[in-house]
Amino acid sequence: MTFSDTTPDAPTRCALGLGSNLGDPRANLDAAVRLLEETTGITLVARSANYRTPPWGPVPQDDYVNICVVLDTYLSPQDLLQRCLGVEKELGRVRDVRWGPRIIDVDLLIYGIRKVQEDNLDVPHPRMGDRAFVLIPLAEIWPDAPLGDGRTALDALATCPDQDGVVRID
Ligand code: PH2
Ligand code: MG
Ligand code: MG
Repeated sequence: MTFSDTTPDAPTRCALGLGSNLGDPRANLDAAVRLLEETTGITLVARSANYRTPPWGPVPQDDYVNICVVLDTYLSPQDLLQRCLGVEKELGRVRDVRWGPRIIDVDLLIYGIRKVQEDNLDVPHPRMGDRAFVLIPLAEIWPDAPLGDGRTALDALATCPDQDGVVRID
């Protein structure tokens, strides 16, 4: 793949949300984290525990396992997004049903304090503040994570619905 040819002086702290509910979800998440860690320009800072989470959204499907990771990166937002999509592809993800079951999903949640609104990318992720399957693992490893609306991950947990269904499994 090609990356932008300008490298910033200092890396940017980012958060990704990962989920899986097909095959062996924990193994899929481990494999995705390994691929991210091996990526030039990415340094893994923290990985949350695994959480079993009820499926959110209109499609009936199995529970997910969700995690978040925090990383420092020299990649631009678009290059980081492309790397996330590349990891999904390497692990065999096929895109069919929107919100449907998936081997692996790697979402770019936070890119420093930058707001990015492009056709294929909206960061900070506009809906993470009310999704317990994102906020709980994120607050575990980065409670001060800036959600872009003035709140931190920990702030948002105070009013986030559906937290009871999210269970730490290791
Ligand atoms: N991802 C979805 C749809 N629903 N539900 C849970 N619990 N976890 C997810 O990661 C998830 C979901 C589409 O991205
Ligand atoms: Mg996604
Ligand atoms: Mg997602």
